[in-house]
Amino acid sequence: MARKKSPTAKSPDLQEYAKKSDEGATLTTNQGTVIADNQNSLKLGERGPSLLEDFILREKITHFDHERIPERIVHARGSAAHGFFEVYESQEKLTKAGFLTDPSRRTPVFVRFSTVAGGSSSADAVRDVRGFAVKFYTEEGNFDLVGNNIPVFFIQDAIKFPDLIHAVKQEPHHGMPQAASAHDNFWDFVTLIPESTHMLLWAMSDRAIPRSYRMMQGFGIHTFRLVNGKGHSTFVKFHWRPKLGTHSLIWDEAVKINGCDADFHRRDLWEAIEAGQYPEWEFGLQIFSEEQAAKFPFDILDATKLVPEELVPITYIGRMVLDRNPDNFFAETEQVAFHPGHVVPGIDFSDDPLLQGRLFSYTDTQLIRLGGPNSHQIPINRAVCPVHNLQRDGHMQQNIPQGRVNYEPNSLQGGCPMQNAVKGFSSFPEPQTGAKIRVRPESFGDHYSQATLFWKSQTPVEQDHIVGGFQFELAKVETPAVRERAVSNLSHVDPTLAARVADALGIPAPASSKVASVHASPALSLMHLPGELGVATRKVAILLTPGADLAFITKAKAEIEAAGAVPKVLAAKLDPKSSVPIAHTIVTTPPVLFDAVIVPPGPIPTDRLALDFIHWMYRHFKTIGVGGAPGPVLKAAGIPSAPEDEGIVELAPGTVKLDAFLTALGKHRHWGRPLL
Ligand code: HDE
Repeated sequence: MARKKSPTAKSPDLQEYAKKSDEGATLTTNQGTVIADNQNSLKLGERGPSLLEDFILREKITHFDHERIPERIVHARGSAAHGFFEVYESQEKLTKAGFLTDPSRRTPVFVRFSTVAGGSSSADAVRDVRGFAVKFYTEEGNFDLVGNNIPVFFIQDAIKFPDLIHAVKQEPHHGMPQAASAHDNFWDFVTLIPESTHMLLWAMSDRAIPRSYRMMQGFGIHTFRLVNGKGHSTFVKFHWRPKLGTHSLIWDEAVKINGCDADFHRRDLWEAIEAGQYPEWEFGLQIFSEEQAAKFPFDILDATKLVPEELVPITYIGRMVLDRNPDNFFAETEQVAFHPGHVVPGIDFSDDPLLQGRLFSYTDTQLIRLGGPNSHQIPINRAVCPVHNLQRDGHMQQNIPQGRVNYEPNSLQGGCPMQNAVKGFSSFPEPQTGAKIRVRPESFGDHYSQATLFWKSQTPVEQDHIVGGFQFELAKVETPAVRERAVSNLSHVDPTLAARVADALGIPAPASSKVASVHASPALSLMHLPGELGVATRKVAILLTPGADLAFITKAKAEIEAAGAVPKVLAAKLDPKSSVPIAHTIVTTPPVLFDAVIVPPGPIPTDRLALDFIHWMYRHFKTIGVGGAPGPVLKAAGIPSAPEDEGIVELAPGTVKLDAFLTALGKHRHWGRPLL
């Protein structure tokens, strides 16, 4: 029988009532009791024991004791931002997803970038894959594109994921190393599964040490389906292309950055957005039919393979801009819960066995991490469209459902909420037959051709860095048999690569193996996407050494700012009286944190730190602008004269015209320099 409401008594609306509070000015307990003293616990006498009765102390400390939640089992360390997505033109031929068919919509997004292996407090610039997870809050529900900055993966089947992650994370007996794949367990595992070879080449390349989250591509990796209003399905691969281009650190920088600014990528993203330099990506699709896919020399369900752009070009259909930093790291960046299974009508899955496993894993992990089945009610996870269903109760239920009906079908609530076959999600009815078996299809069997393709598509500089990556990681491996297996595996990719790695490990080059004959795919090189924005957001250090021309510094700073780059004046000491504001001391902001340096006109610097600064900018292939003839300054910094070096720019002392300097900075690195 329905409960009768009293006709006279009316209790206050709790939310309205709460709003009448004084908007945060007064300190209260969680129950709203105003606190009179937040400095002293309740004691028996001035110097006596504390009293159990002190509910204020107990509440505060209990809450504190429970402030941490389990970190993500992978991708624990991340940084995020809000923004929007808009499609250029309706894609209704391909999909019925509203955010891809209505160009007038600005769909809000929340994007979390992450490393994979390290804990939540590990450093940013480690060698690792980067997560690139986008939550689209669409009018038809949340769509999560939970991708990475590398278009392929280590394994083909979800059942190997726990093994992969156990192997890469700290070794279980002593808990080392943190956030690094350079150890025996990882290389033992990956060298026993040759399907990882292609991904290993990407992971040893500069892709795994990006200069900035804002300068990374993003990939959905798996093949997905788009389904249009007529029920027609097309296969797609999802791509994000950064407007700033793809740029990376070099290993020596990355190692040092982790020491001097472990938050390098987090700070970079935060500062760019605070400065109004909003990072932007174009959203692209590789579109192919089932018939086309059947003719590819690899299986589109195999996540260790990419679809070369020469085979299927990318069509860019929209853009994403990140324009707001989160208000609270924990509430948003930490509590956001992505899931590849969060799809909307018009987007569907393929049978990629890695993707299929992920469809189970993400809800399961949120149950332990966020503590129950209601994590979709946390503000950052809430859909922006109405959510009605008959799921009830559970830990931390935030809603107060009305009425007696919590089942369907029902007649007591007019049958509501009701399913809707027209608007609702229905899976693409892919016909399936077959026996229930545990096998790897033969079409997943070629583990080397695309690794060779990747290697051949790199510039010589990138190839050198890949060799360096393998040499570093494998030299850290202590078990000789593992090192040998890694080298022998590489011989199936390219004999020179294998020989160069073997040489550094002091082992003989393996006998030549037959390698695939493939053409290069230039799009696989980082150099292929220099970006459209030149020097935008690049960081320039201006060294204020004794006697430096202060007027020059002021003008140079303004010119650099006008070009969209970020100048910072550095000096040996902070000096509040300096007519040119000093941003940092040289010792707190070493050269690895900058893209270029200017040595203003004035006496040749003698300070060791300033000279080291210039020296390392040179060795890291960065642009150096010198007021006056560069020769003597470079000599003092231990740099050989370099007349042909376009990255060393003489700046005329009188009129500050930085055109040549900015052009050189726009090239990002000057690889032609000799190694010192
Ligand atoms: Fe994930 N992955 N993953 N993954 N993944 C998680 O979910 C998992 C895979 C990716 O910023 C976890 O909420 C399995 C591929 C990103 O919050 C977990 C498999 C790709 C993020 C999980 C994979 C990814 C995660 C851990 C193999 C690239 C961070 C915490 C079958 C396409 C999202 C969490 C964020 C996070 C499972 C493979 C991307 C445990 C089982 C391939 C970007 O559920």
